[in-house]
Amino acid sequence: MPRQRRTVITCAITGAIHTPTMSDALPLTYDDIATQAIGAAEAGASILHLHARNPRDGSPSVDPDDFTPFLQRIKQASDSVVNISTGGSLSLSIRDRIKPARRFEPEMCSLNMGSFNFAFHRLAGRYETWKYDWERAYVEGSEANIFRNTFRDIREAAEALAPLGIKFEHECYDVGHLYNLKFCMESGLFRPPVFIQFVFGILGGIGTDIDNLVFMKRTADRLFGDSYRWSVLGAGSAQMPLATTASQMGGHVRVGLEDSLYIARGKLAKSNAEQVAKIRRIIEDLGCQPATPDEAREILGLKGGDRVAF
Ligand code: KMH
Ligand code: ZN
Repeated sequence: MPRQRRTVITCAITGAIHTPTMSDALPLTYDDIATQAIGAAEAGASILHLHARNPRDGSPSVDPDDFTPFLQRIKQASDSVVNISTGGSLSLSIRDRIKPARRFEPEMCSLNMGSFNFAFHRLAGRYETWKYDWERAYVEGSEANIFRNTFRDIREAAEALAPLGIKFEHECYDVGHLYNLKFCMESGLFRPPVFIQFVFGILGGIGTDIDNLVFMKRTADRLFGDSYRWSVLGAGSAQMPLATTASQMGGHVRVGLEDSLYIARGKLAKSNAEQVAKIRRIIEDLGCQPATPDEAREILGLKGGDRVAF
């Protein structure tokens, strides 16, 4: 009997968009991040996309010392693939944002494929009081945010990280970012197959219509042929519908509280694991199987969990 198709589930545990006021489930401390990441892996995520936070107030951190405690715990408790963000906090330079990946040499890290208005200020209107002083200004301030990822930034990140054997999760928020990736591949920065995360629903990027998913996929097929693997991330309420559609189109999926705080319309998720369990159930019901970490390594051509520096 032919093997069922394997779907790689990535779980993005905490991110840098949501703030402590928005959900009690959002992991903030080292212990929260480790516990929820391990729970997500047990629920079926083969890749854990990780940001760090300042444990005192939950603000986003790119200090490698804020990664050490949870990376070690995750490694001891699971063999999932660790993917460290280089998006970090959105207003920092690429040099600061790549520091954690440089120090820990994970199997994967994110790489954002273009500059654009990365905005989430409309969330601010939902909250009257905030748990911490930094939150309101941070969320409202994103109205003026340019998420800077120039060609030089991308080249600097690639030149620093690719020699460490790190595979990139190329985050593409609009169709032009696919062309940026194509240009970078032609310049020799990335080896095929590249792994593209199509991102839908961030204000400043492409919207969550299914037509857009079909369009991004067709464009990627044209540009990259067999030289790419792909996954979908829908922000907010588009998370589960877009992941479901992508899995049926042959793609991989990303869920997690970084991208949506909800488990159903108007209902906050209790944990990252709850979202992973839901998409896993859907995928299995529709005839696919979640990939194990080793299957994800094979599908994406990763170096192996024994070749990291943590
Ligand atoms: N929160 C995602 C939309 C990164 O970590 O490099 C973007 C992201 C960026 O995951
Ligand atoms: Zn991220």
